[in-house]
Amino acid sequence: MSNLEVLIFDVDGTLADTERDGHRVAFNQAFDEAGLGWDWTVELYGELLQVTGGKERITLYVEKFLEDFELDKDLFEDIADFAVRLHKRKTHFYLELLQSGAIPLRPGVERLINEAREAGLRLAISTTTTPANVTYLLSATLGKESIDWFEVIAAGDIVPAKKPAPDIYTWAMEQMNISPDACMAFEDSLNGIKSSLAADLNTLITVNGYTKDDDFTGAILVLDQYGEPDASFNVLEGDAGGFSHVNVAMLKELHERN
Ligand code: XBP
Ligand code: MG
Repeated sequence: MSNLEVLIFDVDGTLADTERDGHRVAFNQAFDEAGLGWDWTVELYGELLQVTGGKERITLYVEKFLEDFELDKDLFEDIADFAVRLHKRKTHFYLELLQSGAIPLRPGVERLINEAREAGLRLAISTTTTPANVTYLLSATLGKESIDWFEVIAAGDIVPAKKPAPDIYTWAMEQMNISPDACMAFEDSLNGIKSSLAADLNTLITVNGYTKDDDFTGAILVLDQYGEPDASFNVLEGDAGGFSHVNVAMLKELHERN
């Protein structure tokens, strides 16, 4: 086993709790603007999260929940064209939400990123979300310069297959010319851990409201958050080795143990 050199972070649900109060709200704003009369409630959105990707989620909704949906062929070529254009407006509203500061980082994320940089660990991001959503989130929460802290930001349609496929992780590692045994992945969901495990990555999970009942078999540790020195995490599965918040020393010990 190589030394731990690289931390690869998922975004949605991991760096920030973006789904319920971010993406879902932006989707509904786009639906309103388009006069569709659709309303993705917190519960329904939880069901729709079974598929990764915003465009894919719109398509799933139409196919699975709207039997009588009729596409306006004068306006749209096909459902894919409809989803792309509706998703563009959703992204517009989501970026507005990020810029308003409505979406903070999860507890411990900023501290862990800064500690990892000080320790000389290399940082990367592997996410399904649209690239601009990543740079706006980082700029709004850590400052514009933080975008450069991440050697690789692998996001959205840059790879053909989205999570749970491993592509977005393998692509990031190829760009960094690093092998999985020198990396650790940070995820929050079933689709996410399926992707990171398929890329042979040790994976640390922090659950959230939508993923707390997911099956995280294969994770090296499952927590409710990264915690802070004065606010410890709760261990849901695995052995945290006596640590009370995620820090570099803990990650290195976990890496050696796995
Ligand atoms: C989670 C996703 C994303 C977001 C929406 O990404 O599935 O699709 O829900 O973002 P992650 P877009 O891998 O970071 O958990 O609408 O931009 O797709
Ligand atoms: Mg996620």
